[in-house]
Amino acid sequence: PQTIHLADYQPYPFRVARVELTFRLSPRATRVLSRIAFAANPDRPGRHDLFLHGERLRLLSARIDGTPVPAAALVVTDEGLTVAAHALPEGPFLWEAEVEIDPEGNTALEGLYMSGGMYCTQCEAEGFRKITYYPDRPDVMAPFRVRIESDLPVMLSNGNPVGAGAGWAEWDDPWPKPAYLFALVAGNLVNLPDRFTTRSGRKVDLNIWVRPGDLDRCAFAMDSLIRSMKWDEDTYGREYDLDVFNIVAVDDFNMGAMENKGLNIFNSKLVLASPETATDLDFERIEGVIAHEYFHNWTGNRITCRDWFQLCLKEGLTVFRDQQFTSDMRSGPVKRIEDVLTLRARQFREDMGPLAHPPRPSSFVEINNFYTATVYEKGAEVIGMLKRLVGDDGYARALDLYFDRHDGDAATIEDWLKVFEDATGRDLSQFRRWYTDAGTPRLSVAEDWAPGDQGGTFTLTFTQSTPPTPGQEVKPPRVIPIAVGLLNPNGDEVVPTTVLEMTEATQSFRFDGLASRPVASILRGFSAPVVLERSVPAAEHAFLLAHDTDPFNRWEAGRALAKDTLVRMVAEDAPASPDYIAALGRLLADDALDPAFRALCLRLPAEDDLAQTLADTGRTPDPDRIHAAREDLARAVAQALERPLAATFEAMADGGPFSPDAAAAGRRSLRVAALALLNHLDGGARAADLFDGATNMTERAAALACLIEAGRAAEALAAFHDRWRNNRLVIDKWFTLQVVHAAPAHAAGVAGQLAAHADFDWRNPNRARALLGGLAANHAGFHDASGAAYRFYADWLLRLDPVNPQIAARLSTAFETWARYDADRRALVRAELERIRATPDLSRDLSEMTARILG
Ligand code: BAL
Ligand code: ZN
Repeated sequence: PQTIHLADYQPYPFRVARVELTFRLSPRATRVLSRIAFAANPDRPGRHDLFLHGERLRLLSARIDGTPVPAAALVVTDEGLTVAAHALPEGPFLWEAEVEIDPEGNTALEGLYMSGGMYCTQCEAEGFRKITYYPDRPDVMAPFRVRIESDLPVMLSNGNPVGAGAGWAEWDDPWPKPAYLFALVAGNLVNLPDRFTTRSGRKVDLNIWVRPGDLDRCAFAMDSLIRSMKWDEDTYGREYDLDVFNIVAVDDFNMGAMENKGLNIFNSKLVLASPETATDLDFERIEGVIAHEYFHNWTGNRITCRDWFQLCLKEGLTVFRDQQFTSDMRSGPVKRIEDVLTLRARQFREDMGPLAHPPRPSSFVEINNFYTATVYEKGAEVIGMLKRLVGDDGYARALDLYFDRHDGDAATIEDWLKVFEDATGRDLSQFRRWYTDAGTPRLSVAEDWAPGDQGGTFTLTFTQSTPPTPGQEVKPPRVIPIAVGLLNPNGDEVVPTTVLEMTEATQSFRFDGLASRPVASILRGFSAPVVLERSVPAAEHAFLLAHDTDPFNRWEAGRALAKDTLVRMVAEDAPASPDYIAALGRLLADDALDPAFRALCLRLPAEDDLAQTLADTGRTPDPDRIHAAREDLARAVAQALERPLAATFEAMADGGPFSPDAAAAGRRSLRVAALALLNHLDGGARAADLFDGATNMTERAAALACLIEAGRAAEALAAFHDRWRNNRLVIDKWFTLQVVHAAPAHAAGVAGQLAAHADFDWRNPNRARALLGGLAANHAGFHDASGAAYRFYADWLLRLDPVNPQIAARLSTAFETWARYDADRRALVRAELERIRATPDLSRDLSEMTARILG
C-alpha cells in the first residue's frame, strides 16, 4: 500500500461551488445521483485532469455539462475516476453522475450502510468516496443540497429541512463543508424534541432520534446538549448556526460519535442512559461526547482541517474544550485526575511503543489508524500547555482571532500557532515541536538548598530528554511549562503555583528569601505531558498527600506511594507498606474531601501501568507477579482499614432518588471503591446483597464484578442476562465484566465460551469491543504465559478484518506493548503478528498496524 506524505500536499485543482445529491434508497441497490458544479482553483494554475475518489461504486452514467463523458477520456480504477484534462471545458462545468451502491452489504460501516433496518452514514475520514464520486478531501468545501427518496417515515440530512412529501424529503446545508461531514439517516425512528434559543435569538429545534423502544433513555443526552450549547456561548462566544440540530443514535457504529453538520450520529451507547441501565461513567461520557460533537460545529466544521495530517487541529482542540466543559459541569480536580489517568493509560503507552507518532504525523498509509490517543488526548494536552504559557487572557484573545481569521477555512497547525503568535507576541517556533515530535519527554529534577542571612535559596535543576521513537532518533529540547509550588515544613504554602518555562536541555530555577528548606510540589495540575523522574523519600510523598494545596499533586503523591510499594512487592517480595496504608486511611477519614477524589485515591494503579513502570526502570514485567502483588496490596489495605471502609460503604449509600450529578456519582464511586477492597475479606457477601438490592447500574455492575472475582457469580450472571437480554448496551457490559474480572489463567477460556454464546454478535463493533477489549484489559489474562489469549485474540482479528477492517486494526493495539515482556511471551506475540501479516488479502488498516507493531 501507498504511503501518503504531508510534504506532498497540493491544493485540489478545482473548486466546488455546489453539490446536489439525490438518494433513491434501497437496501441492496441504492441509486445516488450527483450534480457537482466545478470551477478552476486559482491556487493551482494550469490545466489538470479531474480526479474524483470513488470506491465500491457501480458507475451508471457520467456527464459533463449534459454530455456523456467519452469512454476514451475516462479511466476508472478501484480508487476513483479520472477525466482527462482535454475533455474538460475551459471554464466552470457541471459534473453529473449516477452510481449504485449496496448499503446492506457494507459491513465495514463506512459510507452508507444499514444498522437495524435504518440507513445511516459514516464519512470521516474517507467514507464519502463509497457513496459517490467526489474529491473526498477536507480542503474541498461546498454547500450541499440533498433529496432523499424512500418509503421510510424519517429522512434526515445536513442543514435545514426545505421540503418533504410522500416518499421524499429535501435538506439544504448553506455552510460550505467537506464531504467527511456529510450525513444521511433514514428509518423508522422516533424523536425526543426540545428547543434552544441562541443568545442572538435564533430558535433552534433540537431532536434526538432513536428506535421506538429507546425514547425513555434520551433525556440526559438532551439535557447535556442544551448545557453544551449554552456553555459554548458563555465560554467561547460561539453560537449555533442552523435552525435544527439533530442527533441520531445508531447501534452499529465504529466510532463513539460523529460531528456531521447539523446531524450528529452517535453510537447508541453515548446517547441512551437511565439509572437502571447506565453507570455513572456512562453518564459522564455521554455528557462529554455530546458536548464534544456539538463543539466541533465551530472547531472542526466552521474551521476544518486542510488535510488529515492536521487532524489534531480539530480533535485536540475539541477534546480540550470538552474537558473544560466537564470540569465546569463537575469537579475540576477530579476531571483532571481522570484525564491524566486516561492519558497515561492510553497515550503514554502508545508513545512509548512501536506505534508512537507525533500529534501531527508526517505520513500515513491508512488515516483511520491515526484516530489515536496521541492525536486526541495529547493534542488536548498541547493546547493546555499553550494556555498555561500565554495565560487565560492570551488564550481568549488567540481563540477570538482564530475564529475571526479562519472561519470557513481548511486550516493547518501552522495557522493555529500563528494565531497565538499574533495574538500574544510570543515566538512559538520551539513550541511547535510538541506537534511534530513524537515521544514522552522524561523530566528529572535535582534540588539544592543554600541557607543565607537574608533567607535561603532553593534551586531546582531540571533535565529533559525524550527517547527515540520510530523514525525520529534525535529529539531537541521542547518548551515545558512546569507548574511548581513550595510548602514549608509545617505544610503552609510559601510559594504559590508558579509556571516555570523550561526551554533548555538542562535549566535551573531559583527561589530566594526562604526561611527554611521547602518541600517542592512539582508539575502541579500535570502542567505538561511528561514523565517526572524524581526519587523522593516516601515521607515526602506522604507529606504532600497530607498538605499539598494542589489537588492533582495530592492525588499524585498517593499514587506515587502506591506505585512504590507495588514495585517493591513485585521486585523484592517486600510486604505492603504500612505507611502507604496509614496515609490512605487518613485520606479516607477526611470527610472534608470530595468523595470522588477519595475514590480516585483508593483506586490502585493498573497492572498495565505497573508493567510500564517496571519496564521503564529496566526490569522485565511479570504479569502474574504484578497481578498477585496488586491483589495482595488490596487485601492488606482492606485488612488494615476494614472498619473505616465498611463505615464508608454504608455512609455512601444512596438516600434519595437517583441523580446523575457529580456529587451523587462521587458518593457512589467511593462506595463501590470501598466495596472492591472489602470484597477481598468478605468473599462477596456485601456484593451479593448489593447486587440484589441495587437500584442503579453503577452499583449493580460493581457488585457483579466483585462476585465474579469472588468466584460466586453464576446465579447473578444468569439473572443479569435474563433481565437485560433485550438491551444490547447492558449485555455488552455482561460480556465485558466476565472477561475483565476472570481469573487470569481462565481469561482466554472464558472469552472462548463467551465467543460461542448466541449473543456474541461480533459484527456489531460494541459487542466485539466488549469481549476482545475486555480480554485485552485483563492484563495478566491477556499475557498468560500459555499464549492462549494471544492466539484467541489474533484469530478474532483475522476474522474481523475482512468484515470491518477499522475495528480489527483498532483492536490490534492490544499487542503494542509486546516488547516489554520476557523472551517467551515476545516469541508468542511475534508468532501471532507474523501469522496475521502473512495472511493474504489483509486490509490496508490491519497490515499497516501489524507492520508498525512488529517494527
Ligand atoms: N471526528 C470523529 C469523531 C470525533 O472525534 O468527534
Ligand atoms: Zn472529535
